[in-house]
This record gives sequence, C-alpha cells and structure tokens, in this order.
Amino acid sequence: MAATREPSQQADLQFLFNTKRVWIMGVVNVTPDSFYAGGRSEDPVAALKRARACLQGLADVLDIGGESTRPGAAEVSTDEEVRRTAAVIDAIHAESPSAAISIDTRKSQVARQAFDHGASILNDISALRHDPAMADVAASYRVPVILMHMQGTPQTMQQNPRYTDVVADVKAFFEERLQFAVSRGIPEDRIVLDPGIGFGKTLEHNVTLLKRLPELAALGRPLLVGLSRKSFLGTLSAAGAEPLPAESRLEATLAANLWAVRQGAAGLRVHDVEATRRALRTWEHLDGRG
Ligand code: HH2
Repeated sequence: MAATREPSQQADLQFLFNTKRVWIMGVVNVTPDSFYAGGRSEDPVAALKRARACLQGLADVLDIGGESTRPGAAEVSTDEEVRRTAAVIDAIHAESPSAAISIDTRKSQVARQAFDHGASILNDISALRHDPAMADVAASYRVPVILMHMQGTPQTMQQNPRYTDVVADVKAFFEERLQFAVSRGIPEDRIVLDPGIGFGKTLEHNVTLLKRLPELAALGRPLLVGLSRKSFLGTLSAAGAEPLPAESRLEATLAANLWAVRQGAAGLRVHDVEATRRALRTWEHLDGRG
C-alpha cells in the first residue's frame, strides 16, 4: 500500500504546532502488559472500543502502541508489534477517517506499516536512536515526529538515573536530536519534543523537569508531556508513606497536567481523555483561552 499522507493533508495536523490550544493525545495500548490496565487492550476489538471512547472524550490524537515501555518491560518482536497495531489502526481509520493517529514505536517497520494503514504521526520514545532506518521513514512519509528524551532503555532506565542538571541535559539532548532530524530530512517545523517523564528519571528529576518546562519550551518547539498515572504521582499524592497504585492516580494526573499546561505544555498524553478534557476546559475558561 502507498503512503497515505500527501503534503496537502498535513494541514489537518497543524493543531499540533498551535501552542495556543492545548491538544490531548489518548493512549490506546494494544498490549498485555502496559503499566495501567485502564489504557491497555489485549485484542483489536477491545482496542477499537477504547479508541472510540477516546474520540468521544474529544481526544485530538489517538496514540497506538504495541509494546509496553514501562521499566523492565521485555522487548516485543517487529512482527508481533505490527500484528498488534496495524489491524487496530486500519479499523480506526476505516471508522473515523479524520482521526489523527500516532504510532508509538521505536521500530521503522512498525512505523511504516502504521502509516500505510492510516497513522499520520510518529511517536518515537527513542527519538530516532533505536532504529537507524527510522529517520528516513519519517522523512519519506513527511509525518510530524515526536522526539522523546529517555536515559538508557526501558530495561535499564530506572536502575540509577543520573544527570549533571536534568533540565540542561534534556535540553542539550533535544538540540542534538533536532539537528540530527533536520540533517536527515525532517524539517524542524514538523517536530514536537517530549521530556520523557519517567524514562530514566527519579521522582526529583520528574518534578524538576515539570517545574522548569519553560526552559525546554524556549527551544521553540511544541512540548508534549506524558505523565499520566506514572508512579512518581503515586508518591506525590499519597497521604502516607505507601504510594498510591496506578488505579488511584487520576487526581494527581489532572493536577500535574494542568501544572504542565501552565508551564507551557502544548499537548498532554493521557489515559483519561474525558476527565482531562473537562479539567482543561475549566482551566481554559479561567485562563481566558476558553
Ligand atoms: N509514555 C509511555 C509510552 N509512550 N510516549 C511519549 N511521547 N511520551 C510519554 O511520556 C510516553 C510515551 C508510557 O506510558 P504507557 O503507554 O501508558 O505505558 P506502557 O509503556 O507500559 O505501555
């Protein structure tokens, strides 16, 4: 199948780069092992149902993932990742052709299959480092690309994350990755940056990044923040010493996401689209954007 995206169709995705209106990316994981059960579906039928719910909750983007990248997760083969994601993307695209779909993958063959089935955004948590062919695929399909910061790999990243200054280090990483992407034919104005909350970061690193987001926004690219139900929120929001489990982290997620918006986040990657939309709508009215 030929590439589905023509340059003329990319205008549909301009909202990604309009930093005046915050966009919401709904998580649709087609995996048996993602860290939050509410975001994962084990088969294409359940995933399609979840995608519908995200669209009903007014998600701007559906982020389809076929591999959990939680700390310590095992890598999934290319064939298995394609098997999990392509059919779901096909089904969503057939039912809702105007839905913006991103593919959450580090593998170029998974991305290529996804674009051929109707995805139109690349979300690469390795920021084009995992698969040497990824940059060329993203350039040739002319899709917007989300470059996320991660220290280490999902297998090792939480063992002992260290930075000189987490914000300065992430910023330097973004500068290097932007240069690399541009050198490989991906225009800078098609790139979104993501600090990678929870990816090779301690609680303090996550908090520092969220507090100092404006320093990352100063690079001039839209920022996506994906903190939904991540474990540091279970610690921050717990009344006692026992961290709250993923099922009990919605309120913390909403609070932290609104904080991120105030600090300049352009997009929010979330499991709870409707709740986030309601919180954001309220925020936007108060902020004069509604
Ligand atoms: N977080 C996860 C996965 N993909 N992509 C971006 N750009 N930013 C993120 O913060 C991000 C991401 C992890 O969350 P989830 O998909 O819910 O879990 P799992 O990796 O266990 O499937």
